[in-house]
Amino acid sequence: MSEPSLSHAGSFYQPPPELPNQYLDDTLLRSLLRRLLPEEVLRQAEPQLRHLGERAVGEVQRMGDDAEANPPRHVPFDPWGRRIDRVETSPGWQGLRRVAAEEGLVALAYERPWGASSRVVQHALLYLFNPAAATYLCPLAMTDGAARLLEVVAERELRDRLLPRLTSRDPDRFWTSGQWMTERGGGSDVSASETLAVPVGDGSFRLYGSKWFTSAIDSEIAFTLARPVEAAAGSAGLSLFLLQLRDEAGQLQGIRVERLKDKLGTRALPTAELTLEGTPALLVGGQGAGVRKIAVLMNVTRVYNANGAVGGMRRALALARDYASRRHAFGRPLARHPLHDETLAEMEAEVAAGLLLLFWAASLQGREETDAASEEERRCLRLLTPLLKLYTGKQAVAVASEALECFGGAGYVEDTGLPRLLRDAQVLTIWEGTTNVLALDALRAIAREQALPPFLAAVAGSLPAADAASAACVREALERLAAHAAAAPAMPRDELERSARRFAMALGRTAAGALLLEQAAWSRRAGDPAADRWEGAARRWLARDLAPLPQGRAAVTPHP
Ligand code: MFK
Repeated sequence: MSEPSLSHAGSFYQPPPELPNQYLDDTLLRSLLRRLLPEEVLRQAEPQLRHLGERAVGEVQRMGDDAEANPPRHVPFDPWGRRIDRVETSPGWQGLRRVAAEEGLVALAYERPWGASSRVVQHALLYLFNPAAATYLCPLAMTDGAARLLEVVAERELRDRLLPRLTSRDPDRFWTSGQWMTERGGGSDVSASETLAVPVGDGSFRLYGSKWFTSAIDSEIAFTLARPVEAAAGSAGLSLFLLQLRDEAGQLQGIRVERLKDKLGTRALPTAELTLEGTPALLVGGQGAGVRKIAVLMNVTRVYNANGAVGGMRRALALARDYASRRHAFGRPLARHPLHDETLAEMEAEVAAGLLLLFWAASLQGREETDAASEEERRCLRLLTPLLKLYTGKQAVAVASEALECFGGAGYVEDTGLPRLLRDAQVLTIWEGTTNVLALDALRAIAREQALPPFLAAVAGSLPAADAASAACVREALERLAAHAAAAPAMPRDELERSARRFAMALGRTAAGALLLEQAAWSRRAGDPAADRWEGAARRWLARDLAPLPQGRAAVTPHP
C-alpha cells in the first residue's frame, strides 16, 4: 500500500451549479403566462421567450460577466489636460445594449402587437434577461419610463422625434434615457432640488446645478427636474426638462462628470455624479408640477424594480436548487435533507408570490396604457405599484442572503459570482424610492386617489370560491386591513405614518395570498404541471400571519 503524499491535495472537487434554459426551466412563469395570456398570444410569443431563456444562460450571461469584470471607467482629461469626461464601458455592457434593442425589450411595450398583453410578454422577457445582464435593466427601466413620459406628457414634436429612438429595435438607432432627480439635498425629498433653469428664448433653457446620482450616464438623453428662475419653492415650482447629453461630436454639453459612484453592487452600471454648467435643456409639458409629471416615469421604473427583485430571487433559487442536487453532505445530496428542502421551498414561496404581484401589475399597466382599464383598475394599479416595489425589494435581499447560505462558504467567495446576488439585491430597496418612502406613497395613493377600496375589492374578488378554508385566512386579513384603514382618519398623522410600512407590507402579503390561491386553483383545474408547486407555495404563505396589525394604539406608540 502506497503512503499518501504529504502534498496530496485531495481528489474531491465540487461540481458548480449549472443553469438550463431559463424559460423552459421556469415552471411557475410558464404556468402563469398560460393563465394570463390568450392562447394565440402565448403561441406567438413563446419562440422569443424560449430563445431569450437560452441566451440568458449563454451569450447574455457572458456579456453580463464581462460587464461586471470590467466596470465603467471615468477618464476626466485627455493626455494634454483638456477636460473630456469620457466614460468607458466594456464590450459586454455595450453588447447588452444591442441585445436589448434586438429583442425589443422596450419596443414591445410601445408596438403593442397584442394590446394590453404586450406588457405581460415584455415583463416576461425582462424577467429572463435581467438576472444575466449586470443590471442593464436600469437603463431599460429609465428608457421605458421616458418613453411613457413622451407618450403622455411631452409635446407632440418631442414625442415624434424621440419615441422612435427609445423604442427602436435597431441597435444603431436605439437610444436610452436617464432620469436625474437626486441631488445632494434631495434624494427622497425631491422638493429640495436646487438646480436652476435659466430661459434663453424659444422655449430653451440652460440648467445650472448638480445631480448626485444619475444612472447610466452613457444614455443619449435624460429627463430631469429643475426650478426655473423665480419659480416657487417646493416641489410645485419644479419643472420637467429634457436634455440631450452630447453634441454631434460626442462631447458632453455643459455637463461635468465629477466621478462615477463607488457602489456596493450594480458595479457594471455607470452611475455618475454630475455638475450642470449651463446644460441646454427643453421644458417638457409646460412649466411647474415637475414631480407630478416625472411620477409617470417613476411608476414605470418601480415595476421594473420589482421585475429585478423577483427575477433576482428566481435566479438565486435556481442556482441554490441546482447546487442542492450536486452537493453531497452527511451521506446524501443537500436536496434530500428535509431541512434544506424546507429552506428552498420557503424561498420558492417568495418567488411565487413576487411573480404573481409583478404580473398583476404588468397586466394592469398594459390595460391602462391601452385605455382598457376601468377607473377601479387604474386606482388599483396606483396603489399596487408602491406595494409591489417595496415588498419585493425587501424580500429580494432576504432571499439572496438565504441563497448564499445554501452554498456555505462558496456563497461568500467573490469568484463564484454568488456574492453579487446579494450586493445587487440591496439596491432594490433604495433605487426608485426606499421602503419607507414607498409606504408613504401608498398612503398618498389611498388618501388622494381613494385607491384602497378597489384594491381590497380586487384582492377579495380573486379568491377562488372552492377553497373556502384557505380563503377564510385571507378574508380575515382583509378584515384587519379594512379595520386599520377605517381607524386611519382619526389617527394623528404621526401615528398613521409610523404604521405605514407595517400596513403596506400587510397589504402586499395579503394580496399575494389571494393571488396564490387563485393561481393554484386555476392550475389544478387546468391540469397544469405546476399545480403542486403553486399549492405548496400557497399553503406555506397562508401559514404566515398575513396582516400582523395589532389593533389599537399600542402598535404605533413612539420609541421611548
Ligand atoms: C439599479 C441602479 C442603481 C443605481 C444606484 C441607485 C441609488 C439611488 C439612485 C436614485 O436616486 S433613484 C431615484 C430615487 N428617487 C425617487 O424615487 C424619489 C423618491 N421620493 C418620492 O417618491 C417622494 O414621494 C416624492 C418625490 C414623489 C415626493 O414629492 P413631493 O412633491 O414632496 O410630494 P407631493 O406634493 O405629495 O406630490 C407632488 C405631486 O406628485 C402630487 O400631485 P398633485 O400635484 O396633483 O397634487 C402627487 O399626487 C404626485 N405624485 C407623487 N408621487 C406619485 C404621484 N403621482 C403618481 N404617482 C406617484 N408615485
